[in-house]
Amino acid sequence: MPRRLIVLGAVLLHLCSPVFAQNLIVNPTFDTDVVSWDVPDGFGFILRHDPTDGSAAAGAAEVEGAAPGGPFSPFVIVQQCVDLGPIAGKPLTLMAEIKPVDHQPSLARLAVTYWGTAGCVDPFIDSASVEGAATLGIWNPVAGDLPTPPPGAVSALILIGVDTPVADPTLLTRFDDVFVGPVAEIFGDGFESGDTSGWE
Ligand SMILES: [Ca+2]
Repeated sequence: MPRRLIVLGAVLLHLCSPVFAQNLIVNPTFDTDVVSWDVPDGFGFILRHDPTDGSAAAGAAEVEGAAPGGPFSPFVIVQQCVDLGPIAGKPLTLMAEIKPVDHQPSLARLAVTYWGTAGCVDPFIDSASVEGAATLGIWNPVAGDLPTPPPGAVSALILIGVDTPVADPTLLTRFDDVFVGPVAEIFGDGFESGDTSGWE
């Protein structure tokens, strides 16, 4: 094969490869443990590793407890604080797999609270969330985009969870495959909007 075609083939292979944006989450697939994750204090939630898998990478996080109420009341949650520095000024994509095990939630929710100091401590700045279906007994892919984090936001507490019926707040839920990162630029400059500024 002429060398020119070989080079062209290599270039096309590169262009056709999927582009994976930077994931701000540590231990997103829970392969062997739930290190770097926790649950809200004071509500008696139990967080543990479970060998059940929601993806190609073994293991998931499992949370058991009664939803406490709160800003997304009632909400059973696994959470992680991330540094926004690596993606400053960019809108966020949130994705996760969620499996309700023993009760039917009202919906799945991926939420963010923004903080003005590293480590997700005061001052609180703002919050945002996206919702999705959470069908009992199956892995539900939940995803959505959020606007650019508000000015002054240094860190973000990522809350992956399910809303539960007020009359039945007890819930055992598994979580896997969490992604939080910048919205892929190919969609930010997508043809759908008529904006072709990212193309030439
Ligand atoms: Ca996994």
